[in-house]
Amino acid sequence: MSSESLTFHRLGCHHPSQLVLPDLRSKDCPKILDTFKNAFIAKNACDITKEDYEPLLHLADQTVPCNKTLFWSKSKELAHQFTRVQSGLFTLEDTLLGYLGDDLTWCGDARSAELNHQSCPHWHECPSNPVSVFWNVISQKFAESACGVAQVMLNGSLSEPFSKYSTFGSVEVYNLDPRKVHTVQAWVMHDVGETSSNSCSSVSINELKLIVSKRNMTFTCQNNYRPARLVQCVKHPEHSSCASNI
Ligand code: DN4
Repeated sequence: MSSESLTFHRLGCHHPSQLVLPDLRSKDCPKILDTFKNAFIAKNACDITKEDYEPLLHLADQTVPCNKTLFWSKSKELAHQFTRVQSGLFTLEDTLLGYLGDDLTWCGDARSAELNHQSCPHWHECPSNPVSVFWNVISQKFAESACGVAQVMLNGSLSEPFSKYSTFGSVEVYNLDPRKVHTVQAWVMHDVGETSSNSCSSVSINELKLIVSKRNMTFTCQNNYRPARLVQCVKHPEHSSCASNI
């Protein structure tokens, strides 16, 4: 576990410029850290509830401008590389709470007031652990606050680019508010070098299309969305699929 990182590195009030406004300087960092810890410290690591994170959500509330939200599933690295260069788009991890928890594991213990530095339960073994509950609540909030067009980057190199069991497929897509979000736009990205396929017409993407349409939003889908493809091509400039004229 990287409890040390959770404790100090990310709450030093310094952060990369791509974080969505308002930035950390306008926030009370020690208070955010305390509130974060209070959600799970001195509690059983398999017994965390959404309510435990309510005070933190309240304190670190952030909204992303309309049309600027990027969801992703099984495409974390590319999504983050993309928002780093396309600074007008934000993933959850470009917001304060997502940034704080990104790549970290944390938990407490009912018999101690300290961070548990030994071991934390994996989410498959106990779903109500502090990390899973954290991602579920902040993913829900992130989706609820989206407006206009919501983008999602999916991994077309998998047989199921959309999974109803993923956080995107089980939490985020159901918490988009159709009164605010009129369109869900999927970008299905394939690995460079893979024989091209039209994933937008696959069974899996169709399943997503059905969910979105049933919820009264328009669904659009694009294979290998070119701006993101160009980011992939930075590592493979010589590949034939990257060699077309800019
Ligand atoms: P995914 O690519 O299947 O999963 C992304 C990461 O989240 C992986 O490391 C997963 O662990 C982990 N994860 C997924 N579900 C849970 C859970 N219930 N408890 C703890 N960890 C979990 O994509 P996804 O669709 O499940 O999640 C991505 C979407 O949800 C994005 O749009 C984000 O806004 C949000 N989200 C972000 C993160 C993150 O940055 C985590 C969860 C949700 P494993 O399956 O590899 O073990 O880490």
